[in-house]
Amino acid sequence: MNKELIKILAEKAKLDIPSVLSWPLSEEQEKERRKKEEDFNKFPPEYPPQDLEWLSEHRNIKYRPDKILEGCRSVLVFSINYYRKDFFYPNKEKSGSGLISMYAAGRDYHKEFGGRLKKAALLLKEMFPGHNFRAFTDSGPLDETWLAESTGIGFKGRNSLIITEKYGSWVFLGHILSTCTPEHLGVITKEKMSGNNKGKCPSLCSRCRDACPTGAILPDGRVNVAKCISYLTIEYKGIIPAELSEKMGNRIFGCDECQIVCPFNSAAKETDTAAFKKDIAGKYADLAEILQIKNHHDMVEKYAGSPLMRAGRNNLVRNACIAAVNIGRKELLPYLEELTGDSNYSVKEHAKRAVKALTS
Ligand code: B12
Ligand code: SF4
Ligand code: SF4
Repeated sequence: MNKELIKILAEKAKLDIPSVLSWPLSEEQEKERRKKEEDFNKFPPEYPPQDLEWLSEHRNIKYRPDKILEGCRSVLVFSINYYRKDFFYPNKEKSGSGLISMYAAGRDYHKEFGGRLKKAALLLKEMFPGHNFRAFTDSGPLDETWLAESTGIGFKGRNSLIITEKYGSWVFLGHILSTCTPEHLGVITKEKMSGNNKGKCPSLCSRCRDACPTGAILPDGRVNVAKCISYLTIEYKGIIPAELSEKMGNRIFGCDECQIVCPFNSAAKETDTAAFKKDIAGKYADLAEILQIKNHHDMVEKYAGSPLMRAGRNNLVRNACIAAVNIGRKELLPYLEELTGDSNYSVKEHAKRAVKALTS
């Protein structure tokens, strides 16, 4: 490996050694890529669900790094551990609280990890002038789980997440597209590496499927996104059907159930990223406080720099209305009653539903 590059990435951008994909792909990798692309491009009528329509814009580019960066010759793929040992739920229904998923307790990874990746891209540009580099985490069209599988970072579990040998699935994924070949960068690609993680889910394991509160994980391992609490609490802006909202418990942002139960996560190691450990939203959010958030300005005051900004005020308040019902918090009725006149339709309807449920 290019020792100078590894040192610069570690010291200046705080990134681990990347796994690297060479582009164009080997024959075997190309076969796998085509299969993924075909599956993704099929798009049954119910997919993608409302508010994830942008996924269909990624048709034909999701598995094509060269369509994202002209002249792409390699992809550097990174992962970063976000596991927090303090993040178990001794009392899931802790009085007055809404649950925040682990990835969202501290600083937004798009900012923390994304910032490191952008810095690395700039450093690479200095080292390899005349070449181009583009950094992404989550924000780009490429399927990062495919990049991670292809470069040996981990395998894709039945919960549809990448499971690594060292950190289980509690990792974020990111990548840098480059016009340099791996040889020019002086890095080693998967095919030349040994000791890659060749794991897979035990054939009889169905822990994630059994634990999923809404039954979103199908027997074949696909996730029915429209039923996933992560989608419902963060992305979906509409009215959540009662049969799903009843199963959300007091989760108000994201969901970790299919990871908590996974046997590959039992030996997860604490993250060394201070920004992920320092709470902004924390693991429990006070429902009364959330129900009193009036607008975007209040959100910024309370949650600037946190992933909760993605859900925005309306989704978060709507989710708090649902949690209030699911854990029977009658003392929140005054806030809920006020919200029955809210200008946002989803908030208003869920507040009405909550008042009805808690008073009947
Ligand atoms: C969109 C998205 C979501 C969506 C959809 C997820 C999904 N499975 O497709 C929602 C909002 C639900 C989501 C949730 C989460 N996400 Co997300 N998400 C993404 C994103 C931006 C794109 C993923 C994507 O392209 N999916 C579409 C295709 C490629 O996924 P697929 O699994 O191959 O295909 C599924 C669907 O297409 C579905 N399907 C297709 N057609 C049909 C038809 C029917 C009828 C049905 C039922 C299903 C179905 O079945 C396939 C298998 O599940 C990636 C970042 C990236 N750019 O890759 C992060 C990413 C995958 N998410 C991530 C995380 C951390 C999460 C959460 C854990 C957050 C949380 N705690 O709440 C949850 C986990 C939920 C889960 N079990 O999948 C990480 C995963 C890291 C890892 N270790 O793998 C990523 C990589 C972000 C990052 N940079 O770190 N996410
Ligand atoms: S994140 Fe939650 S709702 Fe979504 S698939 Fe996993 S367990 Fe099910
Ligand atoms: S819980 Fe079992 S089936 Fe699900 S991802 Fe983990 S090992 Fe695979």
